[in-house]
Amino acid sequence: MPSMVPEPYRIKAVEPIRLTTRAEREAILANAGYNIFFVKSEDVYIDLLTDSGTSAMSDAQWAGLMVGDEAYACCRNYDRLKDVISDIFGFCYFLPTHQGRAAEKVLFSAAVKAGDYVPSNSHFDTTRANIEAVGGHAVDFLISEGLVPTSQHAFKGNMDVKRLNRFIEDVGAQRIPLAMLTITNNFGGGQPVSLANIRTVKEVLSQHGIPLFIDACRYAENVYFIKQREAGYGNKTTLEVAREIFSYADGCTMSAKKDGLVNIGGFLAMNDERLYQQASQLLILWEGFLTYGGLAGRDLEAMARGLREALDEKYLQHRIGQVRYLAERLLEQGVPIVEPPGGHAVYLDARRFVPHIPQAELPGQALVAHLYLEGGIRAVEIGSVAFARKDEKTGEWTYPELELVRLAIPRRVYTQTHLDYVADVIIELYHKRDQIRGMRYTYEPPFLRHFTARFEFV
Ligand code: P71
Repeated sequence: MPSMVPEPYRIKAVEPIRLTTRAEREAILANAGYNIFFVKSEDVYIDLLTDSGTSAMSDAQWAGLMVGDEAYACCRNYDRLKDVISDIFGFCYFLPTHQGRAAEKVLFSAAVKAGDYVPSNSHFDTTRANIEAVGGHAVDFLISEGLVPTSQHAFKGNMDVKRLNRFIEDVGAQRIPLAMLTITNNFGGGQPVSLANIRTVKEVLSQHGIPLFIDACRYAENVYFIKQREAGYGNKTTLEVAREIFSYADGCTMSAKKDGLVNIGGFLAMNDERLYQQASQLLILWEGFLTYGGLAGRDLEAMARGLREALDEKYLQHRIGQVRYLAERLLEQGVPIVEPPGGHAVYLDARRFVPHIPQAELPGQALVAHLYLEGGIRAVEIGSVAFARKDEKTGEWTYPELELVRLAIPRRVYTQTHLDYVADVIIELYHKRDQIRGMRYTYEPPFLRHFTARFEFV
């Protein structure tokens, strides 16, 4: 199979983008305190900051907005969404939310109490923060291969079941109200979880009566990897694989801003009626009535249609192919990335890209700055700026194992020519990597540092 198939769509509306000059970008970035989050969208040429909420909707989704039923209660779009969710995910109950973290907040507030533990393969940061906000502890049991950028393991997002088992025996099942699996694993490179792993995790949890929830935001991409890589699934439809995944779960949280192909939206789903009732109360308090949950009727319709489109095998083949295409172009030139490439992004391995910059001098952030200066490309650091921890007493830093720069590919937005441009810029930068200098903070906020910190070159 060629590494990239043509777009399975044609373009009906266009949005102009503009490449600034090098001198303009130098001024813009300095003005932003070298924090890419403060650069105006219109000053970015290729925006790979996130694949979340940045998808291009289809003509069918845009048409769906016009049949939005904006009644406060029991709008028709709720029913359509309900049918789609029950068809794909199969859970008894669902609650719409405005995005993924709202589903997390409702779930953990209903299910987790202070001192509880929630194990996962790898919690996303909003998930972790929402667990900690109710006094719980979020713990990760990713397989060790998941932390090795060059490991070719087919399912680097898998949970280490032995460690999970030992952990349950150590702390006791009564302190673990639920466990989670993030599919695909965003932090370790967009890596998938195998069906065998999901099944085994479920078996272990069942023995202890612990429910399993899936963080499903990139589940369709995970489905595609299972079809490609796991024996026995190649001939199943994407819908069949999705149904099998969720058959092992007791519920899920969903940010539909990813594999729902919408700009805003999410949901929480579950089988347990009591949990549903508790969650319903919180939903009404924080999001809105049960049939709209912080969204307009039209948003529900766009989500219902987007969820179906994201399971289209031709779409997924192109989508995953795009990510792989960019990865292969970089690998050909020896650019160090997380291998094999994941579903939604290519992750540069900053430790090997700029080995002369110690983690204390923020190599990932330095790369992010240079990608913008060189080519107007916006990426995001997933390394020391996002995750290093400082000991409040000694002032000493602990640095994360992975120092990555994520190039997230928005869905259905950029063409192969855009990706070739991105590859060319990165390859050129790689050839002069010796000139890249480290960075230091000029302003270091107390938490969620990456959003508001400011920097300068060392
Ligand atoms: C991403 C995002 C969006 C994001 C969120 C927070 C800081 C920076 C960027 C969001 C996820 C995610 C997973 C696995 C839940 C959420 C929250 N990812 N789980 O990767 O990746 O969803 O944004 O709809 O609330 O850029 P939400």
